[in-house]
Amino acid sequence: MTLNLRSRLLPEAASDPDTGMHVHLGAPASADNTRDGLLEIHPGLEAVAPDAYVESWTTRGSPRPERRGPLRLLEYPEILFASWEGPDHGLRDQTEQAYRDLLSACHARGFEHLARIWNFFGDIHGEEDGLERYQAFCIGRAAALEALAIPQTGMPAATAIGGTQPRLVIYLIATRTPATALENPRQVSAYRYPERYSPKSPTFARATRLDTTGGPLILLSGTASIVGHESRHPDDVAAQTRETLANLRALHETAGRHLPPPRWLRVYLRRPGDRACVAAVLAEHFSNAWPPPVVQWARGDICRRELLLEIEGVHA
Ligand code: 3EB
Repeated sequence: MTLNLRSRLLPEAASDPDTGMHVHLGAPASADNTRDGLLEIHPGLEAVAPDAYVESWTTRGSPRPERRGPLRLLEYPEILFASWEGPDHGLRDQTEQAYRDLLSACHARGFEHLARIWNFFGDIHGEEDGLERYQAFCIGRAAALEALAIPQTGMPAATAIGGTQPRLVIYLIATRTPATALENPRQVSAYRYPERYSPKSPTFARATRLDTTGGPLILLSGTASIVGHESRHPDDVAAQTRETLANLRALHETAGRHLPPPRWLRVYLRRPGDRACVAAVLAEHFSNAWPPPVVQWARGDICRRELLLEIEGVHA
């Protein structure tokens, strides 16, 4: 089936957000961010330089908004947008609860397939019950997915990033028919990572592909300088950027060279001061691309301490 779904990074000033799901990455959480026909998400990351963009997802039809405690839903004929926001202490259990709430809400409405999911929480390298908090997050997520018997081949594209606010913010895009999950030939699938990264492996696809009325969309998971399952170039942000771009190129080639190039990218930087260096590598890499992808920058902690950046985005 061909879906109606559109993804853009809109200039903040020009955005006309009266429908769909809009993500204000760097903006503070507002008291009431629910409006009819609009699901607004505030992950609460710090913007690097002015956060000039709003991430916008729109689809056709009239929306049905719903709010139940930490869960917010915006249901359209072909797409369900959903979010969950709550405290992030007891992260393992909070994550399991969030995924159970989100997945059961999706299933109950006939949206059995997740195409894309984003996860943000504080203090990603902190400790909880003798585990690094990213691992506690992975265990909680795996517990919910196992309980609901979600197969590994049906995993969404994903992002998991640490911020400075003590909140768990998850948002997702669900569909009635499955997206095509894509893996990267340069990387071991995350769900097959060796145990030393986490007692329960992360569960996500490297990308998903959706066929839409506007053409194919590739939804890129957060991608870093990992080859096989190992981090590369621990102290060299330029080399990490080049390795990450090589991963993204390999993913594009696997998906199909004829598919569209990246329309927008988001770069999460551990150290905001690396922006100029990373931007120079990106400019070089995309020097022949026209139009070049729109790029948004955010400060964020990547789940492995040695990783200095992660890049996600959408081909359209
Ligand atoms: C990696 O490739 C980097 O746990 O959902 C990227 C995207 C990463 C998603 C997740 C983790 C996740 O393993 C980390």
